[in-house]
Amino acid sequence: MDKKQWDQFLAPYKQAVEELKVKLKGIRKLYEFEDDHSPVEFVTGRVKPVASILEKAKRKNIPMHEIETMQDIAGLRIMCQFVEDIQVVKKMLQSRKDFVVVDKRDYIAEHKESGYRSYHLVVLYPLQTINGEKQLLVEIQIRTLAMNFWATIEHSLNYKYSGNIPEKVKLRLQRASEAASRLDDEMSEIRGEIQEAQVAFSRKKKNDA
Ligand code: 0O2
Ligand code: 0O2
Repeated sequence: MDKKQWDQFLAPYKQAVEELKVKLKGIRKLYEFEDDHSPVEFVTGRVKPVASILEKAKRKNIPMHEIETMQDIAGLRIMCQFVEDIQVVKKMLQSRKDFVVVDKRDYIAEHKESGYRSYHLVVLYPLQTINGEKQLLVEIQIRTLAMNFWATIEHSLNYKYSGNIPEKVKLRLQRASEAASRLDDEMSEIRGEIQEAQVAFSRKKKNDA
């Protein structure tokens, strides 16, 4: 595919990411309006760069004419404060009427060898285009702030070492992942206190405004 063909192919994915960002960020606003703790802290989204699509297609033996079977060309990421929020978000996404969950990967129950933890949902999103409806696969990653901190750092190290992180650093990362998991557990223990404080703070901010 040349540049123009890639742009054409990726355009619906860009549209889907933009639409889903608005929808998922909207969840936070609705909770704020109700003066309730939002299970969504923040949302990011991206379309996979062409070079990464090609690299993954090669690694997974996906032929170009089946490239739309790749599940994370469009990717959304939902960050939560607490592990318990992930369950709430997961249930909410599963009961939505604007897409269908078609796959799940639970790297929290069982983390990856690297130490990676997150909950992944793959959804089929019906995008309305000028040529009618187009069903697109979208990956939604749900993780806590601690899981996100770890994944961001590990991702940069992977880039630095072109995927070959030295054993010593790998071991440190596995230990850091365990520490992040303990941080999540500790925060869960005082979740009630934290949420009460946050709701009171946001109510005060609203009243002062
Ligand atoms: P706000 O006002 O900060 O909530 P775009 O550039 O238009 O494609 P976007 O959403 O700006 O899209 O960028 P992206 O990369 O998808 O998402 C980044 C969003 O995550 C930004 O929000 C950041 O502020 C937010 N973000 C990053 N880290 C944190 C964090 O630790 N806590 C919180 N609460 N938000 C964070 P926006 O959209 O600019 O809106
Ligand atoms: P990006 O956009 O740079 O994040 P595979 O691609 O084979 O690893 P699979 O089975 O196709 O995985 O899908 P999976 O495991 O559900 O999702 C892959 C994505 O999960 C990766 O996307 C990362 O975002 C994240 N991820 C998985 N494992 C790790 C890990 O060990 N460390 C970090 N930091 N992130 C991980 P990409 O392709 O890296 O793209």
